[in-house]
Amino acid sequence: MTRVAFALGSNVGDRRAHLTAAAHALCGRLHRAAVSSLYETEPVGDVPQAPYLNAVVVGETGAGPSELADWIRSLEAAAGRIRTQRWGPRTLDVDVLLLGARTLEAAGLRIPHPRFRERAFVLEPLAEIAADWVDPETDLSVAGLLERLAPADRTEVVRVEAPEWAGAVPC
Ligand code: PH2
Ligand code: MG
Ligand code: MG
Repeated sequence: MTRVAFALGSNVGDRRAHLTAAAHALCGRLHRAAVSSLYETEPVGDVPQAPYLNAVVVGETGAGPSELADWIRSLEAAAGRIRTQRWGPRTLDVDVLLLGARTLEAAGLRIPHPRFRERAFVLEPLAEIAADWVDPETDLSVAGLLERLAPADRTEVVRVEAPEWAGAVPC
């Protein structure tokens, strides 16, 4: 069993419903799963778009990269995601952030996620449920990565609902 962290994001349609469905499905597949609070976040990147809801799910799994990539594809397809523009608006984005202490590139995934260290919308929810996890590329903990972010980058993330947001999620 290896610990895995997924980032969830949505800024199109019923954002909360998209995240709830994805968290529910992931929690059903993982052992000892936990879900973060839900965060309202300003869009990051050059594409002007609506604010996101973001959250993180952590758990343990025996699945490898290609199986994780399959989970992601099916969850995003179930949310009706259409790939138009890179970093553009989306009904649901699911990314693997960390897989134990592994570093790999396989099945279209790069793990650790190449940009997670700069993203408050990922680090804030991840720190809530897995602050001690050490990033194998920098040897910094998630809490340490979050502390290193500029204050201006941290304020764009606002917790909007406690962990119970998912209601029926069996995490
Ligand atoms: N995802 C992106 C680009 N920008 N901004 C926020 N706030 N949240 C996201 O999930 C997000 C983003 C591409 O994956
Ligand atoms: Mg993404
Ligand atoms: Mg993605």
